[in-house]
Amino acid sequence: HLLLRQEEGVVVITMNRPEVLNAFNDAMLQELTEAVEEAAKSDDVRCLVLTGAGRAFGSGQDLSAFASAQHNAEAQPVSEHLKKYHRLLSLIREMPKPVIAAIRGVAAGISCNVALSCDLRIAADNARFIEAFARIGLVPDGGGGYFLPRLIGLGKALEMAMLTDEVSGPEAERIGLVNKCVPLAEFETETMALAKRLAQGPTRTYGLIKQLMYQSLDCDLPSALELEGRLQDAAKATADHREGVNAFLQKRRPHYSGK
Ligand code: LHQ
Repeated sequence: HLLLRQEEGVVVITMNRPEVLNAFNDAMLQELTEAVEEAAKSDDVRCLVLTGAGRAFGSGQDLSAFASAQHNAEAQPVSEHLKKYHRLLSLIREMPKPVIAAIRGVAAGISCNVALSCDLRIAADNARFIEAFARIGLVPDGGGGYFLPRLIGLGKALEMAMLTDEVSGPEAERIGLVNKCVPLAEFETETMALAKRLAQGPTRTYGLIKQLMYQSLDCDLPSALELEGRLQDAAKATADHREGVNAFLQKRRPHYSGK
């Protein structure tokens, strides 16, 4: 249920169930988790792009698969089912390399929140972000309650979660839900340009930047400053730091190895 391709240090993972707008069933979720885990481990991968096949990014949990599973007398609690998504979210946040969500068309429910777990988001101008959960009487899961207020502030987060109105690509850019919104015709080119630019960057430093930003959100200033010191010691020890300084002094472009 996935398409995978790799070029110039970028791995593109495409969720591929276009007939249901790439709704998650168990198989696709498991394959995606494995593909992300593989990309996290591989030294050849220096940037990961997550996107959807066809006209959508994703429509959330596959509701027909989920409804039939719930009719089973031994159906497990939703919280157990969610643990599989939580593993994916943690992998994305903790992998020491940049992850981009590239959103074309609809991103609803847990698919929207998987996109929010990524480090950067690029949207096509036909993107539609929908925190659809309350439409079916559910709370935002897949980290929605955590990611949304941190990205767009509490007021907008509550608005998206309670009213469940669609947020367009341009509006998503305006409120900081995505980093960039581009015309649909330029979406693939722009996505690959951004991904390749990151894949040529100081990968280990990007991993440290993720740690710095994500951990700083949840700690006090003294702890954040202590963390900054530790991470800067680690960044200072990278070959890419030495290369960056040398390139500056020699007035040339740096060639980062990602080490
Ligand atoms: C779908 C789906 C879908 C199956 C479109 N499933 N077929 C919940 C429970 C438990 C644990 C984990 O977490 C969750 C979290 C969640 O993600 S809850 C939220 C689940 N998602 C939704 O509630 C969204 C449901 N879909 C929609 O509201 C619409 O399809 C949207 C607004 C996404 C797109 O609308 P349209 O562009 O008008 O497309 P469409 O509705 O015509 O959909 C195309 C096809 O895809 C259609 O099938 P058909 O056979 O009629 O062509 C849909 O039934 C199917 N599809 N989403 N989640």
